[in-house]
Amino acid sequence: MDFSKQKHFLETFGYLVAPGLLKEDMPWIEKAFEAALQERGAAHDRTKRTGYVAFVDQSERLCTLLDHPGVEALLSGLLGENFNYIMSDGNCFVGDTHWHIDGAQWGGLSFFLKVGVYLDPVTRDTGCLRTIPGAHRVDYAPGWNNVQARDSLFDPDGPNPAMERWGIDQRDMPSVAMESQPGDVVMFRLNMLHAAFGGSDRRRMFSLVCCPHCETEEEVRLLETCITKYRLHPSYELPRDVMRKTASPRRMRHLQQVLEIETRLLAQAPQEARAL
Ligand SMILES: O=C(O)CCC(=O)C(=O)O
Repeated sequence: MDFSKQKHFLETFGYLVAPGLLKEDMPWIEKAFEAALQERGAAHDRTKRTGYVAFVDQSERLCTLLDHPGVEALLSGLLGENFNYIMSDGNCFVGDTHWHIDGAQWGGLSFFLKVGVYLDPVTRDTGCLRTIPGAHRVDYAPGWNNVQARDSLFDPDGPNPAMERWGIDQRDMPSVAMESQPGDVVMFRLNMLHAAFGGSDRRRMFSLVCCPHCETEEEVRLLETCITKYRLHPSYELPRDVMRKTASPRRMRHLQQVLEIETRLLAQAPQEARAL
């Protein structure tokens, strides 16, 4: 299938929804999701987010999402045939998630794609992801600093900055609602401002972070930063091997570069790498 239009849309606006891509698979995905939560000993008390990194990586069944023909074809179309899988998380969210950027402190985030699946129907006012189209194009609009915009939108201890600045509530920020049904896949560049409002107290979602195969020195540096911040964090250590140990040669194509870089970083400076 030709994904060039979707790729263009993603490049232009920074997000994309693939409706129904995993619809047939939701029964086993839901089972595997709940099993993985249990394995982690999750005791979600519905007052605050429960979240785990390396979530997909710990479950042999969930790891097969990378082998899913529809997922692989879509990600190959968007990121290139040898795209990299980097990391995953699994969550039960509670209520609102304020505007933020994932990993805002490091640059080049438009290189990375978050691929998310909500296990429950979510709409504009019941906790679907919202995002501001084009907010990833820091290169395009001089003066547009999406990290600054994030900071202007969320100050956990202060008054509501959106109200102070524009006289509106956070949930009234101009944005697109990426409404989704179970089986839809929602994607956005990591440096997109995103938020969710009005969600339930057990809003289940997991995500994979991927990027193109790195060719230039700059791309390799970006991937090194991402690996150092996430994969080399001690919380990622335990379960990540399931992904590699159960990988077919085809899946390995999406793991190889990340594993090579990770091995090199650990060999170079294991303590420093893990301390980050
Ligand atoms: O669903 C939510 O509440 C927010 C999800 C989110 O911020 C994320 O996955 O990065």
